[in-house]
Amino acid sequence: DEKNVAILGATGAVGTQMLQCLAERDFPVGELRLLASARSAGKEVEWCGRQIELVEATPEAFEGMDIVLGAAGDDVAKQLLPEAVRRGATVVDNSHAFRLDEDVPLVIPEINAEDVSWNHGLIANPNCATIIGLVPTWPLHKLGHVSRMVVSTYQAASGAGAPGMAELEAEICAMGRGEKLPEPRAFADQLASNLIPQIGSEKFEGYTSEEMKMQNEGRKIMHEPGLRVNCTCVRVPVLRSHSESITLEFDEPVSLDDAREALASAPGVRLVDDLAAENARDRFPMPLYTSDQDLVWVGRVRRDISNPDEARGITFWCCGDQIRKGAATNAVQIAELLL
Ligand code: 2RA
Repeated sequence: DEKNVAILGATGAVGTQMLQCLAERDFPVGELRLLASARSAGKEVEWCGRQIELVEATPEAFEGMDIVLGAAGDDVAKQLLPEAVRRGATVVDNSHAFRLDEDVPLVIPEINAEDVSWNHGLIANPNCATIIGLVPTWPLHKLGHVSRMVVSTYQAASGAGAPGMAELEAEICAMGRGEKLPEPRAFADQLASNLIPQIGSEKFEGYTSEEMKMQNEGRKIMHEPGLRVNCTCVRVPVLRSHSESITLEFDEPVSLDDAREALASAPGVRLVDDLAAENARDRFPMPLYTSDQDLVWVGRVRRDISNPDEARGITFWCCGDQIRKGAATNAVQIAELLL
């Protein structure tokens, strides 16, 4: 039966993608209410043949809603989403605001869908880099029990929100046309021919907030309080997909064949791992090919030759669309578990 659905933050990159995912996945939407800032209120959005007027996000705006998808920042989420729960809605929130709260499940459906069952009205969507890294880690964890992870991420500009994307796209195009770019150059400039090894603020012993999410969220999602993660998060001049280099150390031996077989059959994963393939697209995952689809592509699967116990280390490379599986699609997949 149909559900009345609201999206908080409907005009942002993630909110817009949530709308598209609801349509693509034929989610049984009754009333659809799109909540945005006062500035955007009144504008109209077309969705599945319906003309929907944007409504200002207020506590009253959640009246009558069954499911609320949160696509706003932490402050707005903290301020408004409890009001939605109070009015009887079940909330799936993409912000970081509630992810580590004890009474809030943090869910990647391919890993811990069952945690949705103990929600108290609010379910949190993990950070995009966490989702993209853990979807392929999980099948390997089940083989040999991961004790530690070393992760380097190469995160798309879209993670910084729609403005970053638009600027970067415009500046890369302008540079492509050889145009002289305006000074001072914006966010896009700092990135268009550079890498920025900082996402978020310094959080713990020189690690940033973004980097600590991989360990803190990974422990909760995988139910592994002892998991140890050394993560380096880097912003790169790519539009939509995050890429990650991941080395796993296991408690038990894991063979390369078993690892590849597990990845090839893992939900949410596409194995693309053949350095000898004729087309680059078939050799390994690249953001150019993983954007605007929902699977996490995995390749460069190999033994970790730096691990003294040769059977207990695996390294791989993965790419995924951070707006889709990294945020909107994962949130809608959680909402599907509520039907
Ligand atoms: C980023 N993970 O990539 C953060 C938020 N999307 O900036």
